[in-house]
Amino acid sequence: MKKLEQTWRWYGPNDGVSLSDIRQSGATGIVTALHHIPNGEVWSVSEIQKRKDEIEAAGLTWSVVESIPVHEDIKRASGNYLQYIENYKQSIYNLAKCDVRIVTYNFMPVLDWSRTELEKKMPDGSTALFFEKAAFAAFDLFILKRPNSANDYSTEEIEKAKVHLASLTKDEKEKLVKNIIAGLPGGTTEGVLTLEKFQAILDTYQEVDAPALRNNLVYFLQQITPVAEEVGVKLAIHPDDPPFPLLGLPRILSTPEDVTYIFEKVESVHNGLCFCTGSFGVRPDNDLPAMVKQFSNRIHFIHLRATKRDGEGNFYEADHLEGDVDMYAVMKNLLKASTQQDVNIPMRPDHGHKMLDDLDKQTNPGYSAIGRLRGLAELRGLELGILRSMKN
Ligand code: DNO
Repeated sequence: MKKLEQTWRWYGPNDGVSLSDIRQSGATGIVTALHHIPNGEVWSVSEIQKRKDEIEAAGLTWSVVESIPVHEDIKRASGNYLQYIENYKQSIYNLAKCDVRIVTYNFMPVLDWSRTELEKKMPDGSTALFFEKAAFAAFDLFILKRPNSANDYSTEEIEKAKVHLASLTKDEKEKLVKNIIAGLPGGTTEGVLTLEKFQAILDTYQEVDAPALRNNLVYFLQQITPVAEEVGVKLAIHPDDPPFPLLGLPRILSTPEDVTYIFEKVESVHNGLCFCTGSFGVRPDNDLPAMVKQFSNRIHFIHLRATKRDGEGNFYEADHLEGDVDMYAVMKNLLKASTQQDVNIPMRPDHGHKMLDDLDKQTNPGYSAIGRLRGLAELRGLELGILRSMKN
């Protein structure tokens, strides 16, 4: 049986968790991006090689790119999108020249991932990322006051949002706004500080509904997959997080049907998936072990974490083995997928709780060291147990 390759996300030289810290986690692969290059520009061979050398000098390997961001023009098929697609192809070529061969990306308009609270206290004293529907709705309906937002909520949801809003202090309100529009690394609005600017970005999607976004993704894939195939790069699209539409923006990679659609449109195995259990796992109708089986030959990268939902549509990020995800069954099927592909598919422990010494540190939300260390250790043990038992 094949194992998974253990990797760790590193945000580059400014990350509070250093390469030498990562080395001690037991991970051998690094997942990173050239965050200093503006979205849309080509990643040059020299910049890629420089980063690669730095990683290798620490005794690690650059296993996966997460992410080459997809410019909003490409998602909308507007403006300079053809040029941005050419640039994307060139970045893929250049990565292959440096022998970096897995590229993760997402096709979520504007936000990338979203949470309403970044440090929700857990009973054990650690903190977790949290998505609360009523808080999100309160932001959308009454703080941002997005035009026609009321159409996206039931009367009951609007009532709950009102109650939630009334419960917030001024500081809590400000924090909620910051968390949603600028709090998380990755999205187009990272660093955007005013509601007006945020709404203006949302407005650029007025003409882009789900079918249009899907077409734009297929077009993008038709352009870049042949390049990836030619140079031996595997593309791995990250699912929507959370896996449902937000703020009137379409989301098109939330379910197995969504994945099948793009896989059938562009059939190459180089057009693959980043299997993120935390994102897909938020929907009770997604059967994760079955999805791993279904897409086993096209899963090129894995994010492992477990969310815990309640009946209201809220979820928090539980410890890696303790959420709604059946991690045992998922891991077992992933090991079978690796064996079938005859590679060690890279996996990283995704988002951990902020805990112990990290509680007093400034860290990237979800990406503090100790919580992820706990996750990696648990997952590694689970993997070992499964591998041993499968031999018998
Ligand atoms: C969040 C991450 C995402 C992911 C991108 C991939 O923690 O999983 O921001 O990196 O969606 O492009």
